[in-house]
Amino acid sequence: MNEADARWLARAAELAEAQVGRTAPNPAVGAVCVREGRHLGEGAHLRAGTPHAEVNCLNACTEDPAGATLYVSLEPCSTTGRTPPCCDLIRAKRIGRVVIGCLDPNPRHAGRAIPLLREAGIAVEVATGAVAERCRRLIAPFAKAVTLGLPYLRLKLALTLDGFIADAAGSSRWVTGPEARDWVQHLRTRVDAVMVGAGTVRADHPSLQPHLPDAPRKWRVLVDRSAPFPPADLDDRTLVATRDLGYDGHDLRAMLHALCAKGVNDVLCEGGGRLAGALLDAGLVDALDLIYAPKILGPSARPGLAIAPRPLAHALSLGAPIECRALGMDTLLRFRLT
Ligand code: AOF
Ligand code: ZN
Repeated sequence: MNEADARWLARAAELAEAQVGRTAPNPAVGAVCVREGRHLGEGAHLRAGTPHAEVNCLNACTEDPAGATLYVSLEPCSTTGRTPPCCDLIRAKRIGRVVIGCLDPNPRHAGRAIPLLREAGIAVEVATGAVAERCRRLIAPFAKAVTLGLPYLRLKLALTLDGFIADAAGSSRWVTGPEARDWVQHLRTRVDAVMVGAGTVRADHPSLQPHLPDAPRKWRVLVDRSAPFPPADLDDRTLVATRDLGYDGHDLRAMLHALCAKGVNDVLCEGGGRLAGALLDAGLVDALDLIYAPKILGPSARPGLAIAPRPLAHALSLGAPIECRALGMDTLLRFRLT
């Protein structure tokens, strides 16, 4: 794989990234078709049940793609699902070479495209290095869901500098400023479901739907333990954990398995502090986005990370942040736990 290959593959990854949050339970995938340095066409997978990235790409080609190189951010599928195998189309179109961003973790595929395409006389390469890592990151939620039956879980909290998400009376509007809240809106468009604990819903009545105009509608997951919700908080995209996910008030892992079975690969949990703590204690969190506001509330406010207390020697350690940046007056700190 040379530099030009890495660049075209990066374009395929970019096409996929634009679809993140829209393709569940499928992964976001992008593809680009190139011959002798000329871009013939490109495409992405837009929605589960519709054609895959390779199909959209090859159909968009401005000329016959025979002999061309197909760059695809994920291994082409080799079995029939809701749509026919992309490997068949790649052979039928007489593509000369396929460059794959990362192998498909779906056990039905898992590298099978490589011998299949090679047997048909097609050169196949699997990327390495930064662009390969980018392609793998892109499908991390799909990879976790398809291998473990659990959704990728991102925990996002807006905190005061002393780690509180609300004052002693429960008021949390607003801890962070408008830039941070806009950033959260964007984050919501990139996941399949937004989850909150029951206390937070009762206190805040958050809509949990992205307010962006062309964003797909998300599942809302309300994690209750017992008391029913006022119907005003419920709609056809709302799942109440005890009612719809068989949650028993204790086994969060089983609840997440049930959520994954509904086709949710990527979950954003926005609190409250006890749910956040319980998810961390259970080792169910994959990524942590903490937004710190330059405010201090003092003790007796509501902690955002209510894990079971630990001695310093056994503190929950997150490692170095993968990103640290200003959002207006606030500071975003991002951690990856898996
Ligand atoms: C690809 N290109 O764009 C996507 C792929 O039910 P289906 O037919 O849509 O197949 C879904 C599976 O295909 C999915 O689990 C994953 O393994 C693969 N997704 N593959 O070559 C694509 N979205
Ligand atoms: Zn396919």
